[in-house]
Amino acid sequence: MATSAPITGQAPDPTRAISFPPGFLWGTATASYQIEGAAREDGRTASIWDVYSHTPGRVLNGDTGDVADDHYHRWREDLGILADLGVGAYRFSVAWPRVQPTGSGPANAKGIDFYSRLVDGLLEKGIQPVATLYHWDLPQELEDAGGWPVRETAYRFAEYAGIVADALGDRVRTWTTLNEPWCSAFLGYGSGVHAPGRTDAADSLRAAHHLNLAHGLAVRELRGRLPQEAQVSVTLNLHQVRPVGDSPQDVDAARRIDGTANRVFLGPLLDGAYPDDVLADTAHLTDWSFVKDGDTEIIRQPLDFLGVNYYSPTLVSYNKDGAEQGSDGHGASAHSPWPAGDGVVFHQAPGPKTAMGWGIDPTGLYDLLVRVGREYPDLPVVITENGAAFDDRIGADGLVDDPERIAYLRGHLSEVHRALASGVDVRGYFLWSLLDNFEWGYGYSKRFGAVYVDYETQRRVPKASARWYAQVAKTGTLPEAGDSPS
Ligand code: IFM
Repeated sequence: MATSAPITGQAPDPTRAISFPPGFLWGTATASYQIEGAAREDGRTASIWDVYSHTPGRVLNGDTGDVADDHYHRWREDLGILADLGVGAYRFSVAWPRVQPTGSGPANAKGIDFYSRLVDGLLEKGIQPVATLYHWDLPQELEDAGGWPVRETAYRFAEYAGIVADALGDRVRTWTTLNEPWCSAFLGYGSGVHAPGRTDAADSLRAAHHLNLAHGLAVRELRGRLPQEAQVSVTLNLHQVRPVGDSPQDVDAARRIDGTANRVFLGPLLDGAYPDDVLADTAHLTDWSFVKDGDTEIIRQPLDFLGVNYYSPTLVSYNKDGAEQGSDGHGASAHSPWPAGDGVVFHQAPGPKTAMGWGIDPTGLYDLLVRVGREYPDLPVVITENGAAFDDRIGADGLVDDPERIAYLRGHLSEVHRALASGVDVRGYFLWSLLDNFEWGYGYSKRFGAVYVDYETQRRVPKASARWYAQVAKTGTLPEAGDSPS
């Protein structure tokens, strides 16, 4: 990761041109299942998302990732788009069932070749590859053996991490073990709105621990195989949890949600222990005896930076009747993804919303960055995802005009700059996403891309926001509001 000294100074006026420090890294991000397609090609086996999306009723409109953006075949074209954007880095994920079918045994040479070609293509264009090892495509065979609630899955992951490091470690300098383990654990095994669709709160906590363990074991594998200058990280979708009122009950609701949203990961990963209040708040579900001696030492590995994904704040209050209510923005289910969420009411930020129904509040990103900077002052931060879905359409002129996305990005980047000015060591920003893609339970109905994808023809059409972001990435400066490239 390119380095940049944190800057200090006055909070910027968000309507004025804003310059980021030299060396600040600009990128875009995608994930394997969301864009690749080619689900049964070249030895790839099924992941939990293949099975889940093919299960009737799980994904909106019955959409699956079978074809997605067909990136597996169109990666050269997509690299051309990245080069036109002028970004310095591209964050992609490796599909575990493509490189190690079934989740154990030897590497699949054809799967490795795909990522090897992709990495070579990026480097030829001067774009830094940033590889994520796990963006949710667990081989189905491992799920059949128990999935993330089972300890062995963590060891399988470490072996897979070693395979990918051996294959790409000579060229990829920046690595992320897991993307958003909160989603894997609590949406996958708690509310069931993500694959594998299981709904057992105790299992979701077991999954969280084994994901943490998998991270620690994988970091050890990576460090043992990668050159010393390699950068290793994890990406968390940290929630900026805010109580809507100042009553002790609202404040306690925020503490409880913060516990299983953030600190169940931050604690073991960065502090070497699960927080006492998280253990106490979930004691009615489990005694945590799945945490074995030595686990927390394995989990707490030195990291080169922390990846943070942010979209919208999480607003909570307390409802004395005891039932959890409202939408947390993560999809509807009769089962809660919040093991300590009794009586919590979720609210969306007032004002404009994205097509996901998520309230738009860039100050949440500022507050989150300041918190991370305060609690972990020696750990640089990279924003590994930020962006928004809107109901984009191709206009009569053949262009896609998306002023809401430009405003969203501008607002959030202004807050990133403000966090830099407050002394937070933010090193880079990755726009989610390069392309419109498979948005999990929402299928293809939500468009997060800077580039529009016509799913009938696979034609890519850069949106106005892509041109805007290209200018930002090339100049390191947010143009004045209204001063956008046409
Ligand atoms: O599309 C997802 C991505 O896979 C993980 N982070 C959030 C994005 C938007 O929901």
